[in-house]
Amino acid sequence: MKTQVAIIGGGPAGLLLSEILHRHGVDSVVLEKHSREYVLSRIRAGVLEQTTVDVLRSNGVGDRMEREGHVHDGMKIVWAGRESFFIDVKKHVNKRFMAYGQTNIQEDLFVAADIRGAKVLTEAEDVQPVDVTTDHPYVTFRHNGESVRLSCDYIVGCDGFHGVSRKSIPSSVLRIFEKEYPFGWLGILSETPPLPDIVYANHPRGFALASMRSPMLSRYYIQAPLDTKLEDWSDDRFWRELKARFPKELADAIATGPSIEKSIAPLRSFVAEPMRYGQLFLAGDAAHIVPPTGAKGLNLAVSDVFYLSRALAALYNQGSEALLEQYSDMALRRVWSSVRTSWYLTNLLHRFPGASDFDQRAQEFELDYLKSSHHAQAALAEQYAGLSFEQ
Ligand code: RFL
Ligand code: PHB
Repeated sequence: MKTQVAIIGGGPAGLLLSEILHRHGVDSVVLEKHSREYVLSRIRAGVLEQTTVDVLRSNGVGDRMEREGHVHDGMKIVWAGRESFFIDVKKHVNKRFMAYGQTNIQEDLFVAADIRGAKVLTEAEDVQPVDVTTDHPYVTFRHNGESVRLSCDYIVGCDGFHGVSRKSIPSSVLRIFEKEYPFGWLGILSETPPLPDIVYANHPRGFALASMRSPMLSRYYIQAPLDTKLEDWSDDRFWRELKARFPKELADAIATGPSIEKSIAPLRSFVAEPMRYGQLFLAGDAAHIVPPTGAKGLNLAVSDVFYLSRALAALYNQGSEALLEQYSDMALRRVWSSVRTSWYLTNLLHRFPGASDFDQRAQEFELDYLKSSHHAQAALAEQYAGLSFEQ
C-alpha cells in the first residue's frame, strides 16, 4: 500500500487530520487499533474552545454541532461557605465555548470519512512506524490476518497516550515533562437536565464539577482517591456525594437519575518534546496529556491537527517546508499554555491529601483574590479560552 501521509490512530486527532488533508488534496490512510464501535463507546471530552469550533466548522464537520451543541460564555466557581462567581470569558476576551460531546465529534468524523470513501482501517494490529529518519518511511501492521506494509512520505502518530508512535522515538531524543496528581475523577453521564452553567466546586470533601452535553444529558465528576473502585459507587452514593460538595441552592437544583456511564480517570500532566522525529510527527494525546480540569485535551489535539494540516498542505501544494519545520515549536507554545492553565486550575480547585495548613490557606486566598480581582478574572478568562492560532 502507498499513501502520502500514514496516520496512526483514528481518534478525533487522526480522523480530523485525514479530513483536513483530504480537503487540501493530500492523500492519507488511517490505521486504528480498535473497532469503530469501541472508539465510539468512549465517553470523554465535552467542552470545545472557540478555535476548535472554528476548525470543525470550516472543515465541513460542524453542522450537527451547530444544531445540537450548547453555546456558553464561561464557567462558575463555587466553594464551601463563600459566594460563587462567574468567569465571564465572553466579556473579557470575546470568545465563547460549545458543549458538544467528543463521542458526537467522533461520529461526525466517521460519517464524513464514509462519504468521501476515506481509507480508515479499523482493527489494524501490531502497527509499527519504520525507518522514520529516512526519506522512505513506512508502517507495518496486520489487517484481516494479513501482514501489510504502507509506504508513505510522512507518518503522524495520533495514537493517544498509550500508542506506539511516541515509544518509537529514542529516549535520547525525547524530553519528557511529567506530573502525576494524587487523585482521580469519578464521572457519570445521566439523562437528566444539566445545570445552566458549567460549575467547578472546591469543597473540603473534594473537588466536584457539573457539566453538560445537551439539554437532556448531564456530565458530573467528583475528585476521588486513585484506588476508587467503580463497584463501590452506586448511583445513589454518587449523587449524595456530589450534592454534598455543592452549596445548597445548586445541590437542590441538580436533577438526579440513573447513570448511563460511570468511569474513573487518573489526573496527569505530561509533555513530550519535540513533537517531530525525522518524518514522524506526533499530535494530540500521543504527545501530551493534561488533567481534565481545564477541559483542554481535545482542544489541544485539534490545535495540533490545525497546525500540522496547514504545514503539510503548504508543503504539498506550495512546496514550502517552513511551516513543517516550525510545527513542533509552534504547537508546543499552545500546548504549554494549556498545560499551565490546567495545572493552575487543578491546584486551585482540588483538596490535596496531606496538604499543610499553609497550603490550604494559600489556596483559599488565591480563590479570594480571583473572586475579587477583575484583572485576575480577565487573565484566567484569556487562558481558559485558549490562545488564538499563530499565523
Ligand atoms: P485518543 O482519543 O486517545 O485517540 C487515539 C486513538 O489511537 C488508537 N490507538 C492506536 N491505533 C493504532 N495502533 C496503535 N498502537 C494504537 N494505540 C492507540 C486508539 O484506539 C484511539 O482511537 O487521542 P486524540 O485523538 O489525541 O484525542 C485526545 C482526546 O481524546 C483527549 O485529549 C480528551 O478526551 C481529553 N479530555 C477532555 N478534553 C477536552 O478538550 N475537553 C474536555 O472536556 C475533556 N474532558 C477528557 C475529558 C478526557 C477524559 N478521559 C477519560 C481521559 C474528560 C475525561 C474523563
Ligand atoms: C466535561 O464536560 O466532560 C468536562 C467539562 C469541563 C472540564 C472537564 C470535563 O474541565
